[in-house]
Amino acid sequence: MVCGVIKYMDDELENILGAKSKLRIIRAMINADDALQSINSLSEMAEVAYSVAYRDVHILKDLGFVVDEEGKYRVNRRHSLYLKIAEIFADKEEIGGISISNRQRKDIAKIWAEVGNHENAQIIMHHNADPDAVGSAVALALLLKKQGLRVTVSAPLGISRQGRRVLEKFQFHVREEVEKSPSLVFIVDSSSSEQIGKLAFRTKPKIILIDHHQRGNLAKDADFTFVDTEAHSCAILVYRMIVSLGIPVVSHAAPFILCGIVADTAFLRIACKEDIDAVDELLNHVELSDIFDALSVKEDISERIAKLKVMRRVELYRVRDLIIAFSRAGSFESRAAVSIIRMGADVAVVFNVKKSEIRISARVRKYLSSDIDLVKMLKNAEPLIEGSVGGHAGAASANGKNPNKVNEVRKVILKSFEKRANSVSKLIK
Ligand SMILES: [Mn+2]
Repeated sequence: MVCGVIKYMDDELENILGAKSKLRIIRAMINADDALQSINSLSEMAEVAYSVAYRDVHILKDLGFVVDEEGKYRVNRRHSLYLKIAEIFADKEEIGGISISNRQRKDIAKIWAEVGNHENAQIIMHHNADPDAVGSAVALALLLKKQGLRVTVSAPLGISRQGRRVLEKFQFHVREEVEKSPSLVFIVDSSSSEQIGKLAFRTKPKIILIDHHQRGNLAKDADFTFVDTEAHSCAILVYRMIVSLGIPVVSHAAPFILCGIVADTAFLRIACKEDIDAVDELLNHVELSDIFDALSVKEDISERIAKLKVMRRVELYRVRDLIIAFSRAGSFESRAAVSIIRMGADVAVVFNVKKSEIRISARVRKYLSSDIDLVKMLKNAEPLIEGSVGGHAGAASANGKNPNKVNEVRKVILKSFEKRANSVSKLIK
């Protein structure tokens, strides 16, 4: 057994290195994945005294291996030694080429046990649903249908052109309306309630969240979660579920999972081994060229005009060697932010200011995304826009109710770069 080997290595390490408590704390933290833990829960998980856990966690924090957020702690997965250390301590098992941590297997088992209590399920995806949202939702629907559930898949706030094309090509019907009183609701590929809109259920359903974004309010409100912020796509999480449950992939689900993986890995450019292994397996059911074909949508004229207008309104700042661009868009703000980065900016922030609403989309150049965390940066603007932030370190967005503080938001963002670079921003004219 793999676990036995790791256990043995652990004992060896403990014997050589001494500090047993610290090794146990490290193991507990790594196996908690990125979920925040209190000192109390860590001391229980690691089976060490509270005072010892407190000391060790703080030593690890000083070393940068642990980060703290509001008095709770998680391992710093960006630490340069994280992968090496996780390799030793993570309790995981290989199934079908996919390695799934024990904690995730527990999450999946809990979700599956809950599914057994229901006869129907409602799956919901985020606004302007992209191929990953669509692919995850449909693959999940097919899995649940196979279990005998009646399933409705809904996109209450619309589907993107690419998403629609995936549905057309691989034939699945998604509704706009959401069921009034489902007993079980799955939310996929979303982290905050703004992304899915107000849901008015007649009776309170059980809510299950499957997502790969930084945890937002949906993770707090859900009854069950399967969240991995390191996963490149939500579709790979659905695939992990299927593999972990030992259910053969329905061939009809394969193209949907593939569309999610391929789209969210920028056509496999940022794919990891797990993504490639999944693609390899899923290609037993569909041609890769069909996936690429489903995902390549010609930009429509309104999008191209919107993006070009955004270019005209760009305002540039420089902090040391970083070029930070701000602009405004009436639509397509995230696509516009991507275009600004392609043009040469290091950071792009595009505001979509409406009468009583504001949306902010931010992107950072790929090689800087391990250094600059846009979610953290935009968090400072949350009180100003009276809203919330979601997304990833390298691609984040925020939605809020107050559209009147754009200048203040820009100042707050520039401040965070000034702090980091120890220099003052200059407007480039
Ligand atoms: Mn996604």
